[in-house]
Amino acid sequence: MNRIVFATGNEGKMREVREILGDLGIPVVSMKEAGLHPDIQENGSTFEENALIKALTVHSLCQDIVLADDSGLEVDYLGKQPGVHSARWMGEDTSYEIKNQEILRRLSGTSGEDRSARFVCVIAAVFPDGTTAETRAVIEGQIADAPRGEGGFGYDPIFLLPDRGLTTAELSAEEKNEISHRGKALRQMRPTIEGWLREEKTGVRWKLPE
Ligand code: ITT
Repeated sequence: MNRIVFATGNEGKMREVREILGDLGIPVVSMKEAGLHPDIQENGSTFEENALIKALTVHSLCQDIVLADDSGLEVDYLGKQPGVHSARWMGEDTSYEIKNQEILRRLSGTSGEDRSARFVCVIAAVFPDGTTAETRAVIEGQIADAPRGEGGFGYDPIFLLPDRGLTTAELSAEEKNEISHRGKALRQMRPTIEGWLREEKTGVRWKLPE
């Protein structure tokens, strides 16, 4: 085992993951780069279930450490929609320009706290011996009045950080990773990955108790 395979087909996520885990000391590759093209049945009803489904599916195809991210936008006024269905909401092939406009339309006439929303990210890890771990993190914000910014991906142009007066699409990649749901969940997972890598090197895991 000399790499981490990240079980995603989303290039925006992958770009952020590479930056956040770039200094771990082992390569982090996408499924595509690993030559894997699994048919993942993302049919769980929670972020936790879906993250684990993705990681376990890829784990069944390789001997590497596998990580997966299941994430989404919860808009309180919409009963936490699109939530776990964030990628599929209004159809997988519908552009985010259209999805973002639809969220703005549904929230028209609301202001301030009525526009509260959060990004949620669950990271699942499956280690070569089948051990699993999960972390979850959120970033709180509001739905902006109009799309703004060119950075990030997906719902970023309408996700406003009221304290900064900026959407997450207006942050630099570094700034977003510092505070984002994904940045926080991956940093929470980091010690578990480092622990595994250390044990791999020293073989301590296989020592019998004295
Ligand atoms: P994989 O399952 O292959 O990883 P996906 O895009 O289908 O890719 P999800 O099922 O986890 O991933 O859906 C997450 C969606 O939530 C994603 O497509 C975005 O629309 C949204 N999302 C998650 N994190 C986001 C972020 O940091 N910025 C903007 N939108 C985000």
